[in-house]
Amino acid sequence: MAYDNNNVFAKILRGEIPCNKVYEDDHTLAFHDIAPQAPVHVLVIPKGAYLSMDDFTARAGDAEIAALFRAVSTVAKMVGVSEDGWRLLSNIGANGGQEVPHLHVHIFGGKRLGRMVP
Ligand code: D5M
Repeated sequence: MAYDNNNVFAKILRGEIPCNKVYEDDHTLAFHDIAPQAPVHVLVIPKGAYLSMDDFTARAGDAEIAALFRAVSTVAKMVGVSEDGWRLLSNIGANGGQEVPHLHVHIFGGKRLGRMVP
């Protein structure tokens, strides 16, 4: 599947639609999810055009990969979930339930989360 430049996160990255920004660095942007599924629900995305985690790890440089994972922990601290614990999730492709075809990592927290079962 080719990367779709008109997906909603590509539009956010180009500033064509707004987001509720939490964090930004050279490689990464984080913003609150528009339909939160936990008291804290933030999305962390690379600025580069990557479909999914598989595409990212295949094509991104080491600096971009390191930046994304460092940003995830930085954002978790910023939104106050680090101490009590939180969840990191990335849906990949159709079977993974991915709706937006630009890699994103979900951060969930702010309450005791139920156990994840498929
Ligand atoms: O999750 C895609 C997530 O993206 C889902 O939790 C809603 C969120 N979303 C969709 N549009 C927006 C905008 N405009 N701002 C913030 N969040 C948004 P997935 O893992 O692909 O199922």
